[in-house]
Amino acid sequence: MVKTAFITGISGQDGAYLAKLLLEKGYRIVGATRRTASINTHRLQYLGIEQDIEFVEFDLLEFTNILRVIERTAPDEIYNLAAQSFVGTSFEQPLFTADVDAMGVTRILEAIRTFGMTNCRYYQASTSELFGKAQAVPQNEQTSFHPRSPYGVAKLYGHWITVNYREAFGLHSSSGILFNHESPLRGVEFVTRKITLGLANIAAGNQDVLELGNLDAQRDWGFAGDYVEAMWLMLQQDEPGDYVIATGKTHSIRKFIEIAAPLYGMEIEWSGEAEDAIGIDRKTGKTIITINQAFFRPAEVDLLIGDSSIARDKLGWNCKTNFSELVEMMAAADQKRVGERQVNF
Ligand code: NAP
Ligand code: G4F
Repeated sequence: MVKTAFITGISGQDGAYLAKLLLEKGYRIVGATRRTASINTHRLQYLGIEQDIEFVEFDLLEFTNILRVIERTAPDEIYNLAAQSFVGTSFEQPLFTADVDAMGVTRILEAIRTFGMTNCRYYQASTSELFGKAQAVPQNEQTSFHPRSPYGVAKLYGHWITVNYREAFGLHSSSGILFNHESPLRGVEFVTRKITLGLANIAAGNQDVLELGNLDAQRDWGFAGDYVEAMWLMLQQDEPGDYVIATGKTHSIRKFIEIAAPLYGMEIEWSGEAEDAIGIDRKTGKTIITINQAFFRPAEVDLLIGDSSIARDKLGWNCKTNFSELVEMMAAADQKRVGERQVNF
């Protein structure tokens, strides 16, 4: 029997990698996209899978639409990856973020409950942002939460409502507490892609300087292609649960730049501190990194580092791609795009 997976946020980074994985496993994929002036499928095109997906019009803000789509699709598995996923924006749009990232989760769970779809398994995209002002290092499933942004707070609601529907109504609803994961398909506003694309443009002479915010924040960065496998594994377990997915290693934004720069023939030398910091390319003597206060956040998450022991033991999940491989993969993809003058990314 062919299984049907319903993926919200299929036009995003994780949606694209998850769809590819599930297609390889023989699933029928129904992909939910928002109605906009032009549907954004460039990531699915990049992976060569756009034609294998059945698209449905879907918005997490519209309950009646969710009800109709879920009833019609009758999925075996639902992966709720859709979100207002940019932490910085959540400080500017806290109510919208809460509606999508918190209430949106309840709308899907209510649809599953309303139709009595007790065999349908649900995955919620939770996040290391729940840990925020980290109460322990490294963070695992037992670490208490202290979110530091409206995004983190909204996702905390999404996480607990997923747990609550499991406990109250017996749904097979699982929550993946995923640490940052990146790829050549990462949105260009997130810091890793901003760096790999920015350096590629500087190297090609299209741009002089890359403006960034806090260089000293540290993140546990993995490869999105590895992380979507953990999502699938969670829904294959007899019992639902919550799992931390991470590499267990952390690096600062500064370190990411230092590792990326030589891949573009640059060598970074830092001068100045905090908002006065600049990064100079030793080879040309030019300033290529400067700080812009606009990219700082009102409250920051300084240090994220995850402990995935439970996922390793219970799911058999392992992180295959290391940090240098990830940076190399992203740098190579952006050099190619800039060289070919691609506009979609
Ligand atoms: P992403 O690239 O930003 O994709 C977000 C997706 O959500 C897009 O497809 C977007 O559609 C869709 N979306 C936004 N608002 C929607 C709405 N109101 N109704 C329906 N769809 C909507 O995010 P990602 O990096 O793939 O992350 C996937 C999920 O994992 C998100 O929930 C994110 O918060 C969470 N997460 C990500 C990470 C990470 O490091 N990547 C870590 C932990 C958790 P459009 O194309 O129309 O904008
Ligand atoms: O790349 P970021 O925007 O990712 P952030 O805030 O960690 O959020 C991502 O990961 C979360 C998992 O922990 C997801 F839940 C969430 O959906 C998203 O995918 O920023 C990373 C760090 C921050 O500390 C930020 O202050 O980089 C710092 N940073 C420094 N300069 C910058 C910049 N971030 C961005 N976006 N742009 C900058 O210029």
